[in-house]
Amino acid sequence: MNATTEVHTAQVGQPDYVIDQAWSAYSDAEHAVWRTLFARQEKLLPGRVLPAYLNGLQALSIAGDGIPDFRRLSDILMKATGWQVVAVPGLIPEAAFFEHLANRRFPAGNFIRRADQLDYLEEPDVFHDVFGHVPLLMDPVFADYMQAYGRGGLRAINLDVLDHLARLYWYTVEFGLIDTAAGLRIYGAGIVSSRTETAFSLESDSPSRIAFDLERVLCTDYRIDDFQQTYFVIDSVQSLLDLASQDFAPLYRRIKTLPQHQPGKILTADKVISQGTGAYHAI
Ligand code: HBI
Ligand code: FE
Repeated sequence: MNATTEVHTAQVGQPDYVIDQAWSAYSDAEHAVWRTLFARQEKLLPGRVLPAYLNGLQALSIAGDGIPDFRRLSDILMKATGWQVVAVPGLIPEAAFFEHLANRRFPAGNFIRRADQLDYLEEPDVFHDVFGHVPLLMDPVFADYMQAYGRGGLRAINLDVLDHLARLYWYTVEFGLIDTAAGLRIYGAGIVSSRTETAFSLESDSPSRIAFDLERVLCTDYRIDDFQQTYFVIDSVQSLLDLASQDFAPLYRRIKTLPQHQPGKILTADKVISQGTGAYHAI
């Protein structure tokens, strides 16, 4: 246990999967992979990403020089929004993941993808987690949303409705779009950290873009092996936080018997922002 993990309030006896980031152990080649990925996204994101994301990136001094030290990020985050970044070896069990979020700790993979796999990712690595997720934790409203999601996750485990709740994370935190006065912008980490999906999500005529509706999202399957066929568009981060601050128990009871929707399907009740051609786009 180091200073970062000391403040944990993890359930007694439950492992938290936290490891040492071992920042000084990264090789030059590993830092070089970060530099390559960073340089690609740095060019693409202005004008496409929610401005609060770029503000966070800058305030955290997440830059193109190499893999950031989580201790430095946590110092800045803690002062701004009370969050920390802790290192984990990759995907961790859901209960441990939610427990971290509920306590304002973001678990980030400490490894980085190989140089010959820049667009290929089996588990979240340090680029996806730190470049994709961490900047928005500097935004007070988004920071609260992530915590509310973690709390909701712990409740969802007990109700055995995680399949439903996981879709909310997928269609917001990972692949969310937001409507701004300047136009549609990306904010989901899965898009922000992906060169190909950054342009695809906003500019391709293949996927549909539909106004976010909580019940609709909780009932919609997602695909993990290709670009999304549907992106859900929120009005504001505040509206998301307002929704997620409620207990979803009544909603889960209501949707239990409702039909589940395929990823690319458009429903008559949908508020369609742009309807996709559905043309197949394998990665
Ligand atoms: N573990 N490290 C890590 N990162 C995740 O994004 C993650 C996880 N475990 C579970 C999980 N996500 C999902 O099941 C939830 O988002 C629903
Ligand atoms: Fe992620």
